[in-house]
Amino acid sequence: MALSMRAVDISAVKRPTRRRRGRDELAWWRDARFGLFIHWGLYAIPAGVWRGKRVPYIGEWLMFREKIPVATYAKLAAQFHPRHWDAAAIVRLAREAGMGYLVVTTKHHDGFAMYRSSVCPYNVVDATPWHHDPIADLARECRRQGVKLCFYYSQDLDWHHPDGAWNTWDYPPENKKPDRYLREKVLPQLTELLTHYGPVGMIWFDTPLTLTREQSAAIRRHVKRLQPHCLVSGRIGHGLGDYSLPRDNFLPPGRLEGDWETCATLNHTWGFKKHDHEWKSAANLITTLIDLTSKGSNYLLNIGPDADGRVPAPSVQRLRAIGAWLRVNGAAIHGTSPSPFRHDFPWGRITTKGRTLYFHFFAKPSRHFQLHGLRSRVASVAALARPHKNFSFSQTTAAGTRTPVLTIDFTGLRFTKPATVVAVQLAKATAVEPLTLQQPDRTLTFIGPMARVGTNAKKPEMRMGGNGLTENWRNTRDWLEWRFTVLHPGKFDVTVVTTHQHLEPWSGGHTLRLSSAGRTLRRKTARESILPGLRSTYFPQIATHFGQLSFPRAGTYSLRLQAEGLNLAKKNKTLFSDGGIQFSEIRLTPAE
Ligand code: JFZ
Repeated sequence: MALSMRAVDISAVKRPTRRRRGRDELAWWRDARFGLFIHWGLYAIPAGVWRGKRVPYIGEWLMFREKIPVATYAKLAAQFHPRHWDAAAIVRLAREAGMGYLVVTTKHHDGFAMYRSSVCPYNVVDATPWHHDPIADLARECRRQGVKLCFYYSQDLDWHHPDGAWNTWDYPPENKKPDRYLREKVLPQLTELLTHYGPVGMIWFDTPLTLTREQSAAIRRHVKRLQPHCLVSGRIGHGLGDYSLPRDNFLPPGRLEGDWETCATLNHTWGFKKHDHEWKSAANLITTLIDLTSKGSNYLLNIGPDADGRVPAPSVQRLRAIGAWLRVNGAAIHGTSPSPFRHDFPWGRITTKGRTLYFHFFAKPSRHFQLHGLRSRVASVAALARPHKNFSFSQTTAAGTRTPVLTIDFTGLRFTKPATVVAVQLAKATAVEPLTLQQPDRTLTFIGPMARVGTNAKKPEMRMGGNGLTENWRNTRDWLEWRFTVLHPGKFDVTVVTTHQHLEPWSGGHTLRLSSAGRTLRRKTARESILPGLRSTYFPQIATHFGQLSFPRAGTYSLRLQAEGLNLAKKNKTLFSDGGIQFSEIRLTPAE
């Protein structure tokens, strides 16, 4: 993709603006926690195949990947006549899956409007034999079934309009006038979408790659003028969104601050591809929903109907399975707040609602379960699915440290895959230890969001991204430092984990120095192994073993990580990454 390649901060964190008095516009969205994304358009016809050749990458990018001339691609419209389109069934699928909102593509990068648009004849009503407006159907059904209607709109990339971004095979870039594209197409079409379909919950903008801050601000003003309560997603760019988004399919290493949403695919494409059968398991999807909710992020899960409007059966099955789990455990997801702990746990995750902590176990907990660091007094412990089944517990303090230890006797707990929820009622407000703590399984995990960023220079250049990964770590002066508590002294194997987006190069070969407990370990980061787990699917967790550290006694220590030698290859710089060290975490596991 050799177009203007300035690294774009796609997860631009919304600059905290003072909360306007009156209603919190994000309340419905936060409570929902879980939404349906729908990518549907002309790209469902070729379905990832062009001229008999399977085209790699996400299906809705086929026109760009094959540099298909507008005149050729537009002919697909004459073939678009979906006989199995059923808006009521799709909205019911979302509602029964436990999703509170639905985001549908009204215009994607190919520039084709999937609604009745008098601004441009290149739309589903005027340009296809179907002559039908599916967005009107969805608007009616969302109102009838109580699901919030939201629209995806590609405000920057448009491969059909001469002034839209990124079609340079039909239209020379030097002739493009982005302001004309905004004036002639974007703003008028947003007017149609925000005046023809009733209340719209949110406009989900995308890939803010070329528009200026002024242009993004004008689009935001236009939306809020037409519908003041309509939210604007973070990918409007320049920090002007009402909430933030990391990269696609990204799972953060720890709790996020502020409002976030991760959008994700059920297989490896957004738009329908007939040869992509790599469907994630229902267990993977439920675990991901729990993981994101525990970190304060919404989960926007995608379906890509085929050219006939049918939702692929594997998608329906998986959404139904998630719905079944939420019918039992929904109280531990909907309307919850993130975990009081910034890090996650080897055994599962925690979500919060008032003075109730929901422990989501990914495996049957030992009868003698322990949690370190909960300062609040516990009033009761019971299974969410069987609230009358109480479990006995005790709260003590670990020897040699003032670390509180909660011990629960889970005799009789019925564990149901993929996750079983236990409600821990607190007597008072939630309070936890802020430091990184050794876990009952004796491991320690150091994540970026819990580190202090420091430097030997005046001001650090490295920063901790809102998504929990380091950004601009491209020097040897800056460092990360943690304070942590060891409860069970001993010797530990040390692993440093870095990452990258799976389709992009890994920035490795950097010599890092790790110091703690009077010992210094030095290693060049190498692709020794990829850690298993959900995160590695799209952001491989690259592990480098650094040797061993010993902690002779229980107590509080500090650990520092700093670069000593860098391997900053230009090729590692991409559209979405600055090519620097992308630190994920440090793991200490008891040495055999
Ligand atoms: C964008 C679109 O290009 C894509 O077609 C789909 O609609 C998706 C939801 O969003 O794709 C992106 C956007 C951001 C990144 C990668 C793909 N990113 O930040 O790496």
